[in-house]
Amino acid sequence: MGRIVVLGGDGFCGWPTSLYLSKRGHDVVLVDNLSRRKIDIELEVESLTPIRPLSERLRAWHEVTGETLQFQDFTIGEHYHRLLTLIKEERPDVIIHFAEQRAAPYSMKSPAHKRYTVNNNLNATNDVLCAIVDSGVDTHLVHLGTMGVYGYGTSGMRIPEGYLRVKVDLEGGHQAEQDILYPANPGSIYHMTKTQDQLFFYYYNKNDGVRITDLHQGVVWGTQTAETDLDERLINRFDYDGDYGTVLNRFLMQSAIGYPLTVHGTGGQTRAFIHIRDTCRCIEIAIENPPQLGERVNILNQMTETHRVRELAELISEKTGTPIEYVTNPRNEADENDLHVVNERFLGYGLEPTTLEDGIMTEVSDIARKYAGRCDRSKIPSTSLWRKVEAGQPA
Ligand code: NAD
Ligand code: USQ
Repeated sequence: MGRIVVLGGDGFCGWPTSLYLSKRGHDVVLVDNLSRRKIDIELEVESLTPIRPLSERLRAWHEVTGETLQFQDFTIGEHYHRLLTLIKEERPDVIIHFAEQRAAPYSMKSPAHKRYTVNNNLNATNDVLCAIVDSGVDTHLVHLGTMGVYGYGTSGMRIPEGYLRVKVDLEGGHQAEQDILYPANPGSIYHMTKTQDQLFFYYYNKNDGVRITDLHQGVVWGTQTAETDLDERLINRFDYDGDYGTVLNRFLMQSAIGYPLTVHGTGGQTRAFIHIRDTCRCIEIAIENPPQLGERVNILNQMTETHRVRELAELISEKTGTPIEYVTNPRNEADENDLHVVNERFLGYGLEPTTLEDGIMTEVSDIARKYAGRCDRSKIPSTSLWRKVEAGQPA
């Protein structure tokens, strides 16, 4: 079993992944600066589920399973020597990097939020790569990227796993073929940081031979995994507010409290989705199938199905009777798009997708109903605007 460092291990994806790996016998060290909990204080909102302080989470995990998770509290991208020392001392087989500001609306709230997101995410990724090289430790870096690096529309082709094969015309009527990174097309400052992460990976892989897997993940839905369900003190976070809540979980929560489903614009936006349990499984698969020394950055599309936002709303509305409200879209994004994605590699490795049809949506609704009393309805509307002009201010 391996030694694994999880950066961002207190977050929505990082916490269940840490428990999943610990349960399977890996030695896991969590690093987190608790910035996500501090952002809750800034936004005056709390996770719908009553997440416990991290020390209580760790104690509960030990009590319930006998396993120990170590924890270090520092900022990746700032406390470089703590990160370097950790890598040198721990000599991890794998580092999983979740430690970024991940909400597009939060990244667009103000110049301060844009600058925070860029500073935090780019410095974090660069420091992780720089420290890996500096330490001389041969570790496999697994990063959580996003489907949003590609943009969401193509001229009908399926979005490939990271690389696009292009043919270029040479002099004399010859042609050359080459794989290039799929052209970046970010739709928010947050997504832009992820497109820039890709260049860091490309460079450190080319120059220093760092072994990297970049997982281009879709919107994650669901809350609980088998591990977080073991004890209420292990419960995962559930973001429902207009900045951090993601669309499907928001709709399920809104239907649980009888709040009209907030479809942005026409709801014709198609996005890729994955359940949180499959996130854990995909990361396990990525760990078990590391790139070899000298291999290029390994990019996989981590998603299991695509849906149009209004179809999700209609599905939930039909089941629950909750009305749909078409609100003015606060974002600058295409009203309607098709999305076809290649995801054969995870399926080939044995991923068995948890789909919306598996009835598991009920589990999320049950959680939402159970903790409905904790919801602050005033925090539901998404008020972060992509462009000043939409706020009635001069452009
Ligand atoms: P999250 O905000 O819940 O978790 C991120 C964690 O990292 C938080 O606990 C935060 O405190 C910590 N963190 C942030 N910056 C840090 C820093 N500089 N140093 C130390 N700790 C830091 O987010 P999440 O939903 O768990 O997302 C994790 C990763 O997965 C992100 O990189 C995100 O881009 C990616 N992702 C998430 C989703 C989704 O739907 N949630 C979808 C696709 C990709
Ligand atoms: N939307 C609504 N109503 C809502 C909330 C969202 O119609 O109440 C729409 C948005 O306008 C957007 C779509 O739903 O068109 C998805 O929004 P989202 O907030 O669920 O997801 P997004 O902003 O794209 O970000 C989330 C995660 C991010 C991750 C990304 C994966 O927060 O970390 O990178 O999903 S992806 O979308 O594939 O790029």
